[in-house]
Amino acid sequence: MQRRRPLVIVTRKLPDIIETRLMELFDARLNRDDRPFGEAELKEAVAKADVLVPTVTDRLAAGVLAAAGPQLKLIASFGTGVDHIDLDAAKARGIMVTNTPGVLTEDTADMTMALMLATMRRLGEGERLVRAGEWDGWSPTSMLGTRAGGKRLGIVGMGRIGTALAHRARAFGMSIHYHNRRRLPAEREALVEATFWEGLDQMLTHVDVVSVNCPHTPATYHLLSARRLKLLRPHAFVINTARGEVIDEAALLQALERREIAGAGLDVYEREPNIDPRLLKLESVVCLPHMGSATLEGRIAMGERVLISIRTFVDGHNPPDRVVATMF
Ligand code: 8YV
Repeated sequence: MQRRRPLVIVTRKLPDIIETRLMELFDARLNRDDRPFGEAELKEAVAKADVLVPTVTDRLAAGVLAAAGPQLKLIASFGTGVDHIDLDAAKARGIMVTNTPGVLTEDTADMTMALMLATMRRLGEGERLVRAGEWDGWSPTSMLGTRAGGKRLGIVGMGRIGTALAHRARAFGMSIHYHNRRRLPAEREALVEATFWEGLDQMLTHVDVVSVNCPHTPATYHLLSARRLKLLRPHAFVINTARGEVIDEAALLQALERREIAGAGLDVYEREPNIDPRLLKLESVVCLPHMGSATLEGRIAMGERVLISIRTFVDGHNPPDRVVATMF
């Protein structure tokens, strides 16, 4: 007798090649029109699915997971960050959670470097000027930015993405400083000539650019608090391609408005997709729509990780990318 194929509910539109494979392997319910699920739809999905494939736009809070049926055994999240999922609630209900680390490291590091350069060299402002038809020609003193080479970059969170960023920034002549829960082994530090700061406060007072590259967890919520932002010097820039919640956005806005720091490059926000309109008014801020890992190659690789997680799980093995391990 043929085994029933597991019901896999996918909350957002994924690349065609991934959706096709999901349909081949499983009883997959796709979201062709890509409209994000509301809370009621999420509850309905967890009540029915054997496997849920959510993304960062799905808030899987304890209240939603409470609606899960006993058959829901795996949440195979499409993405690396898992702060949209109440992991304790998942664990308590015996639901395994997997993610897709590793495959978006280089793309996100590329985007962080691009955003840093865009912010320091005023790319957004220059482009707006040209498109508005307001550029009246070259001048020796117009659109002056800040040179990246020779500046100190302070990386908050020296994991995969932080390290990949360090290599890029070295190639641009920046010196690398970092704060991390754990110090890297000496040989990895040596590769990018990185200086470790055990105290984040101390690092902030010494660097020219701060890049947030750590995950959002209860321990990193508002890590860049109002108090810490005040430690930055007026010429400093803040770059965030990790999670909006790691920075106190209201305090950041205030620091920018008061010119206590030079600028910010933001790909992520505390209340996505809502962005404080006052941030958008500031020329010193470059705003992107959470696109750090957005390449077709990256999205397909993420989909592959999801397929691997579901397939190995269904076959009774431990998927490689377990965030919450339950059964085995
Ligand atoms: C993803 C991200 O696109 O993987 C992450 O943690 O922030 C993004 O790059 C998104 O999370 C997909 O769910």
